[in-house]
Formats: sequence, structure tokens, C-alpha cells
Amino acid sequence: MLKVLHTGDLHLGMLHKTRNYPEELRQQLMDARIAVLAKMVETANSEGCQLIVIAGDLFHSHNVRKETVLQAVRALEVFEGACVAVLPGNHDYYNEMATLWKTFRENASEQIVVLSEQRPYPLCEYGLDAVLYPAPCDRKHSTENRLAWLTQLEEKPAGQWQLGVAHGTIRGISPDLDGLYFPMERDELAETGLQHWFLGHTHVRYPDLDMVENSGFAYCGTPEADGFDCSHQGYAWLTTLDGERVVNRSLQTGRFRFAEHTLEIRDLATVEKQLEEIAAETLLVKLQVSGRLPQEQYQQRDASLRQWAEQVAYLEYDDSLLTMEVSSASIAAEFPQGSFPYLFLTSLAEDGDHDALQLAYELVKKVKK
Ligand SMILES: [Mn+2]
Repeated sequence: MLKVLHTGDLHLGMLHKTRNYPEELRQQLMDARIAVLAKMVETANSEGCQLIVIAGDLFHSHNVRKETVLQAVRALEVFEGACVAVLPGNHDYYNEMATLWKTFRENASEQIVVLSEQRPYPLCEYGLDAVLYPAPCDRKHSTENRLAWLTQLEEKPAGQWQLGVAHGTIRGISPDLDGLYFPMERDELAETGLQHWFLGHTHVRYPDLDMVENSGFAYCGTPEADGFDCSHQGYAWLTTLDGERVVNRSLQTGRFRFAEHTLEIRDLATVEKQLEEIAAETLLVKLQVSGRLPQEQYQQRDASLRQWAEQVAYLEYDDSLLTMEVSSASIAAEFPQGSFPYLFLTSLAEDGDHDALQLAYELVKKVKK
């Protein structure tokens, strides 16, 4: 039996500067990426894994700080199994000159192997009856995947477990409109005859299941969510190979969660209730509110939202579709008594038809502009 922890797309060193996060939170988001690696190594130890596979994009770029590289090495050194195999992805692609990989290799112990070449990696020297077949990235983008060498391979080294590791998209599964991310075909993977493919690149797990058997390949997804286009809490796979069986069990790994909410409201309390329901120190929220509010609530919406925002790690809201409810008082305050809008709107207000009143008010405002 071979037990493997399969992860990838950690993007260590990602600066989280795409949004206006408070500095303290930004630092926490960065720290969480390293913390999740340490946590996964701990899990791999307690599960008795012999192998950790990192299927690309361990690092966010070639410009990550040296300290980040050393932190990664230190986290991996804690692994008690036989071997950690690291594939260069398209963000941390491999070339001989790259300082990133030089630093990594210089500091890593022998149980850590960088799968930088297009050749089989028999793991017998680590005491494992397994052979890894990698498709390492050597640049950021490529319209061609790096599987071709496998089809030209005349003989596969002996080993009970014959396993592929690749980084890139699969047509029909992971989005890649222009085919720039080392695109692969499902059939192509199957035709290699390998028992399982450990894949990285897309940040959601595939299959999107808690348990899956003999799927042929699996995407690990990112273990720590990195933004609002990533709505899960981070995953990794615990892969158990037993004879012909390959069982993938999903592990939940991440700390932070990103969520988008849309609310149509007539009352500010609705927002408060919603935020109370989802409140968590590790939740980042993007909120879109629409609808209309009574004048007083409309005017204090900003203050209220800012106060409630303290229940979550981060709140970003868009209230541009929110309008103020028109009332006799607000008509009197806004339009000169006896003017056409005043008379027109007041008569609608007296009829009690709020929808018609609101619509008329918005039309009048538009004409006024
Ligand atoms: Mn990638």
C-alpha cells in the first residue's frame, strides 16, 4: 500500500495586493499559505503517508523572498515519510538559472526531490516501489503540454506504482480559453497507462467529491483560498494506492474563506442578520446590496455597515443599487412646494402606491439631471 498526500497551487509568497486589504489582514493571508503547508505535512505524518506530491505552483513567482523559500523547506523537512516530490508549475517554472530553485535545492535535504526533468523518477532510493513521471513547466505559458516525452519512452522502470505528475489544464475540465496553460487531453493521460495522475493548476478540486475511486487523475485545488473567485475553504487529497485501487479522500485544509452575497433589502436589519449568520473571523465578504431604505436608514447605512463589518475579517460592499424610499417628508424636503414634481409625487404618496411613487420619483430625478 502507498499513501500519498497530494497538494499543489500553494502560491507561497503571494502578496494579496489585488484588493485593498488592511495591512494586518494581508499579512495574515500571506502567513496562512505557509501555515497550511505545515498543517498538511502534519496530516501526512499522522496519516502515515510515505510520499507528498506537490503538483506545481508551490511558489507564486520567481520573485518570492528567500525567507519564503526557506520557510517552505523547513515546513517540508518535518515530513516523517520517505519522500517529498515537488513539480515546478507555471508560476514557479523551472530553468537551470532560476535562483528560486537553486535556493530551494541548496537548502532542502535529500528526501525532497524537484521533478525538473522530463524523465522517469524511480523512488526506490527512497525505499518506495514507485516511479514518478513528471510534466514540469519550463515557462509561464505554453500551448503544448510536456507529456510528449512519455509517449517516446521505450521502457518504463520497474515499480509497482507508476504515477504521473503534471501541471496545466485539461480540455473540458479546467478553463483555458486560449489554451496557454500546457493543455492536456483526458485520453492523452489515460493512454500513458499510468495508474494515477497527480495534477495541479486549477484552484478547485476535481473531481468535486469527498471520496473518489480510480478516477485516473485528480486536481488537488489550492489548499488555502486566495481570493473571491475561490469560494471553497481549501482542499488536498489523501491518495491511497492498494493493488489496483486508487482511493482519493478529500481533506479540508484552509483557514480563510471568501464569500460573495447579494441581498435585496427593505430594511438595514436584513444586512445585520445576514452578517450575523455568516460571522467568522476568517471570512472575507463581498456584499452587493440593492433595494430601498427609509430615509433615516438610508443615511446611516454606511456607519451601520462599517460597524457590522467587524464581525468578519473583511467586508467590501457595493450599495450603488440601493435607493432611498420616497415619503411625503422627503418630497417636501427635496422639491419646492407647489412645483410640478411636488404635486405629482405628493398625490402618488397619498394614493399609497409605493411602487408607482418610487418609479415616478426616479423618473423625475432623471429628468432633473
Ligand atoms: Mn498554475
